Amino acid sequence: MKILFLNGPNLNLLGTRQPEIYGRDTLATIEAAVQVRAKALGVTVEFRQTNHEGQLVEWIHEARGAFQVIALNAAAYTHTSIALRDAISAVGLPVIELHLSNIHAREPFRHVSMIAPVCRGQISGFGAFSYILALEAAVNVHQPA
Ligand code: CA2
Repeated sequence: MKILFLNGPNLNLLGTRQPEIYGRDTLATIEAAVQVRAKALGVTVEFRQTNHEGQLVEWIHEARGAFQVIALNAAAYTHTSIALRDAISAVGLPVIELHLSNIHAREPFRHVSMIAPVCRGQISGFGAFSYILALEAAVNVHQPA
């Protein structure tokens, strides 16, 4: 089973700024922890990050036939992108929405997720551990316990 982790804009800056909100882990250390857990679960994970909305749309399209589940931290595009929502609807794969911070405990504009209605579920607020939870959810979505 293959799971695609997609990360949106500014997540390449993780660990360098705003540690009080996003923690001290970098995306590379988060990926390393996810890969360790993925190995234990016997699944394959691919991790990608981009600052471009269209690239996320392309990667979602290309996931069909290559991956079974997508775990998506769309970052700020979560709150704005109908294009991402349409791509998720179109691809027909289960998508798990994930966030480091609890978006519902932050500014009102972050309480709205354009993609939540077309995702299988949302994980939000557990810092770097949100990625491990998303991995567990992805495996369970594909092979329910
Ligand atoms: O909590 C999350 O994972 C978010 O998706 C992160 C996004 C934010 O727009 C969402 O509302 C919630 C922001 C990612 C930017 O990450 C930074 C990391 C370090 C320094 C600055 C930004």
